[in-house]
Amino acid sequence: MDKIIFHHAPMSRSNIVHWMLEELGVPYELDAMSLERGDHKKPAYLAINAMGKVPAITHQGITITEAAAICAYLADEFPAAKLSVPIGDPRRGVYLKWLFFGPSCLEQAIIDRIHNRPLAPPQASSYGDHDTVMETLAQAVAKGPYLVGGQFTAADVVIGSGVQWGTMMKAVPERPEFASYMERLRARPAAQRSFAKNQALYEQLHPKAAG
Ligand SMILES: N[C@@H](CCC(=O)N[C@@H](CS)C(=O)NCC(=O)O)C(=O)O
Repeated sequence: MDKIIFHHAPMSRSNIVHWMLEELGVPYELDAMSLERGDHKKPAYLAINAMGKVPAITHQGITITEAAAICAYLADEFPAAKLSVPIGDPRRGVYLKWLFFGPSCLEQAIIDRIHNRPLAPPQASSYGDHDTVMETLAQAVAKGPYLVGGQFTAADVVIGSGVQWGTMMKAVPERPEFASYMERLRARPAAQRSFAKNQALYEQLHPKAAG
């Protein structure tokens, strides 16, 4: 199997891919970077991702960026973990919908709220309005236990990471639907491993900040 190289800065969006890799349990080589140190803007990394952003993975000679795309790719590439819904399964459309809803609706609604960004008119905005995004998502996770019914998928890694971050930033409302969804996700051993490893890696990269 061709080795995955994971270009990762802990405590950033690349935690999403870190969790995904822990769920898969596949080996990977870590290219640990510090955003604070500006590693992601150095020529060596710009040659990998001209956007100068994390996460990225390199696999089979190809570099893939965009957290949700990486999760979708990995889920398809390692089907034994059953984190994807395969082509031909009627639930695949639902799975893809939530994978794309993460960056295009949930994340945008959270960022607009955190930064108090002037809102685009609802018909031009990628998500419409904040309350509708939260209500739509709350209804979906309430049906649960996961976004594609009984199967935990890469879509839960993407959306769960967004809900976790948005809640921390007070840009996702405290609702019982989200609380019990997050409780289910946090109970997963891979999520717990990922959290602990990222804390440790962050402290290793930033000894002063940790002290
Ligand atoms: N659309 C990208 C966003 C990636 C992104 O913005 N990553 C942030 C970390 S949370 C980053 O690299 N920021 C550093 C910078 O832009 O200077 C994705 O979903 O992967």
